[in-house]
Amino acid sequence: IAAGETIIRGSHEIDEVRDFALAAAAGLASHPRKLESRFLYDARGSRLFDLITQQPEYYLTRIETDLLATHAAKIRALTGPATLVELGSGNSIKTEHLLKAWLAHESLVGYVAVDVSESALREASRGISAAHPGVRVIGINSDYKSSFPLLSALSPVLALFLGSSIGNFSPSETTSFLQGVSTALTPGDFFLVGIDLVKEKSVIEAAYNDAAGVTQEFTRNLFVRMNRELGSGIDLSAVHHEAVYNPVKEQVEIQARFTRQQTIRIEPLNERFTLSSGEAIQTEISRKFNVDRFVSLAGRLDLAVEEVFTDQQNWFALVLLRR
Ligand code: AVJ
Repeated sequence: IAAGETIIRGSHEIDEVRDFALAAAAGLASHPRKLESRFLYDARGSRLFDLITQQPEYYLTRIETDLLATHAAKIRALTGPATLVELGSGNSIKTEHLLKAWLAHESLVGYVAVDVSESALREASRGISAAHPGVRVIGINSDYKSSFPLLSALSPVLALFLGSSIGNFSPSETTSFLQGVSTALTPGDFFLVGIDLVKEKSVIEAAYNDAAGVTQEFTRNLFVRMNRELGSGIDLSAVHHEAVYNPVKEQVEIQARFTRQQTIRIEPLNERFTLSSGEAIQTEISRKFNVDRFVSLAGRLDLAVEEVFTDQQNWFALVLLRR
């Protein structure tokens, strides 16, 4: 661990495999069958997701990074000297634009990075501390919810939830997430959230079906992880990635379809599930938003819109909210 860098290990690490086993068994028993998307981000999954963000079809990261680069100074002007707290920080690359804008005003900047992936967190923390000695990085290796109680002690805060990660939540999960953030923040604190916007189906579907097949491998990796950690015994060659945009629900529905009958074992619980040929397991939803509706939802939860930054095509938005 480099100077200026601290990693705090969350309690979820204590029995990660059991947590995975219980969640997988519950999801496989449900109708339709599903697996929680948070399990996609083991070390290999995090690396594959980084690769997804570099695919030409995956416009989200490129646009959001441009928006951050363009508007970082404006964001700093609006928020003042707040501690940056990033929920689901991943590789932290986009956040560097904000850190630079912060460092233009003060020589010591606090950056709290929260991520479930220990490997991603360690790499990102090390990289940021090495590149920016003025940044004090505290990495919290846990899911974002465990960091909520810390927020009041860190105020003034600019909380960050980038990359349209919020799109993985169902509508009710979105409301409770925003409610949780709102309650955890102190009046006057800020929240910057990246949302992918509703657009043409073909553009969206291309982003989730990249020609190089990285997204397919990302989906399949969940089953690689199940085989390794849960002894599932899945035939990986029978797993096919599907991502279809549902314009009624305004969400991409990502699933793994099995081309052969499978018995999926959950060894830690001594359970097994048999799927027939052609059955699918949902691994993710990725919701697409309308700015006005998102802003009015946030407003109902005491998060007032301060500024909305969008690209020329209106494909992606960064929404700055104030508690
Ligand atoms: C990290 C949830 C924002 O939904 O676009 C990308 C995940 N899955 N390609 C997204 C993802 C397949 C991504 N989020």
